[in-house]
Amino acid sequence: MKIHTIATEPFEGQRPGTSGLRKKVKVFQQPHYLENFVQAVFDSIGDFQGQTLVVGGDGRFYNLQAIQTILRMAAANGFSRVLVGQNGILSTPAASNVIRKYRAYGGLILSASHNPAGPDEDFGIKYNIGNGGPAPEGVTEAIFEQTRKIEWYQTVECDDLDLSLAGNFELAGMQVEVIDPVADYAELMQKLFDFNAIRSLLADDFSMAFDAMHAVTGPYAKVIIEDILGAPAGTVMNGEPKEDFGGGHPDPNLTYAHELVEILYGDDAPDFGAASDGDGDRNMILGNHFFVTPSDSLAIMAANAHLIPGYKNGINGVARSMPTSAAADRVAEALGLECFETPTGWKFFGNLMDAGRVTLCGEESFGTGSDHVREKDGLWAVLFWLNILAVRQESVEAIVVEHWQKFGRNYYSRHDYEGVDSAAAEQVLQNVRDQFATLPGQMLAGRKVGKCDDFAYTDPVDGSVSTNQGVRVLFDDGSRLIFRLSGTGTSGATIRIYLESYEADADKQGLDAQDALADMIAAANEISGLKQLTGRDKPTVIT
Ligand code: VG1
Ligand code: CO
Repeated sequence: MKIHTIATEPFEGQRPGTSGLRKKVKVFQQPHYLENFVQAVFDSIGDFQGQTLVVGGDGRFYNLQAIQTILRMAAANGFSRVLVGQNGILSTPAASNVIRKYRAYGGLILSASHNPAGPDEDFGIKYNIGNGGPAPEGVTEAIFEQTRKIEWYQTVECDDLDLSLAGNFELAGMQVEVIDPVADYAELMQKLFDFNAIRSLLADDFSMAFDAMHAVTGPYAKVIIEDILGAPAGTVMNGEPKEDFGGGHPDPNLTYAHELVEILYGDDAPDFGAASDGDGDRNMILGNHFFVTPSDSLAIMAANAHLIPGYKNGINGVARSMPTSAAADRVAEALGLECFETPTGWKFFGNLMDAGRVTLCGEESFGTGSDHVREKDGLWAVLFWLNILAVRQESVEAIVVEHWQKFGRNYYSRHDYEGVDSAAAEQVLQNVRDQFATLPGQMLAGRKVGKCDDFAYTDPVDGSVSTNQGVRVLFDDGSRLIFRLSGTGTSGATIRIYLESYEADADKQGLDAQDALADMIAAANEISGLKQLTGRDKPTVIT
């Protein structure tokens, strides 16, 4: 085998964001663009000679071409084996599981998650370390530094490998195992959940719908929910992964998963509905005419974990990203568990899980997961809820309302302003920062402001510090207003405003979140000058 060393020059802007490098497909298609990033990863992750790499993606446009490039570069750089999902498919949580189970050195996951796919849309790549989780900031920064000084990359010349058949193959002296993307994951789920109880639930007059949104979870959901658990054929909607996700936006929220939402809010609505995103790590949970906020979902999972076989001996602790509501904190307190508040992005949970400090983690952005892998996990969350429903034999709504009565309700909403001019978006945050000295002590939205800051986090395990993780206005009564810019978008800026207030009184817990938070929403606009700066009078997405 002859290794080719190809001369190259750095590209601007290859810094990984909240979850890897995400750009338009056209950007990735430039000669050397993907190669530069992959070589920068290989140059930054230590000694992997003779080790195993895991490769797979969400099946979006450019997935298969990118995998062929990566296989050649892995062979040239000295990996002895690559495990790759059949047809290039591995959901993000399934990839995390494969890395852990087969003790791989790490993995490359090809996805831009919920961002649209197709020749004119988005592509992405991220590196996961040997624990199965996204590379921590120290590693992603090292990769970025390497992309700025790269001069060459290594590859081999050989034919593309046919990834449509599972089995063992050889590519330029390197072993390539094309694996069933679903089997290992389905086996893990059966260890964690009471499949017999869920099977009985689904055999009763309980009904459900799962929307895979033409993205990667289709094959996983069909095998697990329909074949193994016996739900009727057709329970999984939009179950064929497509290169362009059917032209949709596979973000499981009330705006983009409207097909499912209409079913759950229609006549003859089923008892339970769920959706997942492009790469299978997000989930949305719905009951009959009822929406469960992801923040509440995390809290309810923590409060009910003892009902689930995989967690029946107790959980270690709970972690949530800073903008996620504090609902889980109240459960942790009641159970005497440690509770952590981390910056946005799953990479911040890895150390806490590895150290045995937390079992359950969640983000307000439809992400929940546990230490069974090191990524958030959409189908896992769906099975967790089905297992709770099977044990408790109550409706989704009844379970949530009972939870509020016991722990109080954290009214919560996120308003996203997508595709905003970047300078205007920065200024919106800066306007709030400029009032850090004057806001405390003032009344805003009928509440007294306690403190304002730019959120910073010191990792309790390795002491690493992450700054500028969100602009916060914290009120004395526990309410919060948070402003952040997205780190996953590919054009312009996205402003996220997170709104939260706490209501202990059960008689006042029945409001619509937008009504309950109306004065907070007005206050957010007032102190940030968002309308004037962006020219927008309403958010693109309200969750
Ligand atoms: C968003 C979410 C964040 C999530 C990230 C990756 O990031 O807010 O909670 O971890 O997406 O999720 P940002 O920087 O755009 O707010 V996924 O499903 O894209 O891997
Ligand atoms: Co995702």
